[in-house]
Amino acid sequence: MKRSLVIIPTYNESENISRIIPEILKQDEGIEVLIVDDNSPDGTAKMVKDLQQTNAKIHLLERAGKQGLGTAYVAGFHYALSHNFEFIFEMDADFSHDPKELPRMLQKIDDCDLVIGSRYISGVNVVNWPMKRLILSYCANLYTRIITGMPVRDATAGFKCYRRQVLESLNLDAIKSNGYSFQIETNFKAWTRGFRICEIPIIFNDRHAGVSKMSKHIVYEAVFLVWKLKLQYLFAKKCL
Ligand SMILES: Nc1nc2c(ncn2[C@@H]2O[C@H](COP(=O)(O)OP(=O)(O)OP(=O)(O)O)[C@@H](O)[C@H]2O)c(=O)[nH]1
Ligand SMILES: [Mg+2]
Repeated sequence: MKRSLVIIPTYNESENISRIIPEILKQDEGIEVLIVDDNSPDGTAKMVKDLQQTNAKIHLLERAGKQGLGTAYVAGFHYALSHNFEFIFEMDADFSHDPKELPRMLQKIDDCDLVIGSRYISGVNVVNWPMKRLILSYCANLYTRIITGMPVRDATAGFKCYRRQVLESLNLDAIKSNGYSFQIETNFKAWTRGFRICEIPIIFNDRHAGVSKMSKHIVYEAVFLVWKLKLQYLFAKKCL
């Protein structure tokens, strides 16, 4: 049995959360779930607490207010490491990521250290996204690949599985980025530390319900971050 924790950051996901948790748990007996909620005004955390009454595999971290996706994941990673989970997933609450893919990702992690559920490995597997959003995501990935040289087709994907050794090696509290940038930064740092990254194709669906938190700020942050990562890396190599 693979002891795994699926981390889901949430902000106003009451329309999705109580449906997605049981879907995740039934995929594998080794899987548990951690919700990192930023005091969602719609009562997401209360719904998680109700579900916790009947199932010990549901964990909840409550934070005081909306602090962003990146720090929510970092808090979740610390939780996973201190509770001795071996495999740690990132996943969205909004059904963009199909829970049925979890067993396939768990199988793939046997061959590598970080598995990315990729939208762009065999063509473009995105359903129901506005064309503008798709082009933005595709171009963000092309840009990231060209600047960093990292051989990843979908570096901004948020459906991932890490071996705990990857997270142990990252200086988690030094990661300050959010959204797209958080994904790029964690991949880049895993890659430059020599961990094996592999991608498996997944079909990505637009969110079922609830409101998007995508913003222009998330895009600008990523534009600058790839240069920062690249330059920091080159500088560190030169200084060795
Ligand atoms: N804890 C926490 N969770 C967040 C925050 N921002 C977003 N999330 C959650 O992170 C996951 C991904 O965010 P989404 O809003 O789906 O972002 P996206 O997938 O890029 O965009 P859409 O699917 O269009 O909304 C969801 O489960 C959100 O509820 C935040 O500030 N704090
Ligand atoms: Mg989403």
